[in-house]
Amino acid sequence: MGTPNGQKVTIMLEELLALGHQGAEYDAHLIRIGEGDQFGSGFVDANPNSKIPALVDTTNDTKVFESGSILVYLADKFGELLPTNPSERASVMNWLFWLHGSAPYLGGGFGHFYAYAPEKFEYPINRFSMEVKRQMDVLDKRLAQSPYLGGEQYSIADIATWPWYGNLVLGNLYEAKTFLDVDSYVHLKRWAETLAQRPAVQRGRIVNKVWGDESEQLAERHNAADIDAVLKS
Ligand SMILES: N[C@@H](CCC(=O)N[C@@H](CS)C(=O)NCC(=O)O)C(=O)O
Repeated sequence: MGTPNGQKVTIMLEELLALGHQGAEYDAHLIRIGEGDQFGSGFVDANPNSKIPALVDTTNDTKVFESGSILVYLADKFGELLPTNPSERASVMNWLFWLHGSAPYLGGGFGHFYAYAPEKFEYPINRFSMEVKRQMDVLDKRLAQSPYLGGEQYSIADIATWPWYGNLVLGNLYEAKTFLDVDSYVHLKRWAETLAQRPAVQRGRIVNKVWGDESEQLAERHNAADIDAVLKS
């Protein structure tokens, strides 16, 4: 499903295809988490934790779950978007792990209580708003120093982070732009807008998305033409 965690993987695959890796050609099957598809035996076989995304590499029968693990697997397999130099690799890994520790406060914390909870509970909304603003400040300060999270080069750290904090500051997540004063994080906003211009981001972000604007919806992707048809319409 094309939630931020799902978008990480489809953006990564589209980046690999854009770099010329035909081996990154993929089938994106829709798992409707609202209808419980993630608990079916077929999906559980790929991810025992019953959460999207999950990847099955049919060339070697490797099953990969946890979106961060999928990004590292694909980066290693194709030798792209994750430096091999230990120092540069550590910088990318720092931000990749930062994202996977931080985003649950944005999604499961702020997003849940601000947008989805049946009642507006003031305490958790305040608590998680403060934390998300703190996190945006951390990203903003980092992106004041370098164009990308890992440093000078676009990497899987950016691919992991854009679907959450990029979508948030661009107004694609929770309609909280004004509430969180996202425009004050100018370096984060510049980064989010720059990444949004990348063709692979524009392609990957619509895959397995079945809500929102119709011009941004694609239930399943089985070849490049599936995305082309939506983006041309
Ligand atoms: N840490 C996991 C989180 C995955 C996750 O939370 N997936 C959500 C959608 S964004 C899900 O499948 N939820 C369904 C459920 O909890 O039943 C990852 O990064 O892959």
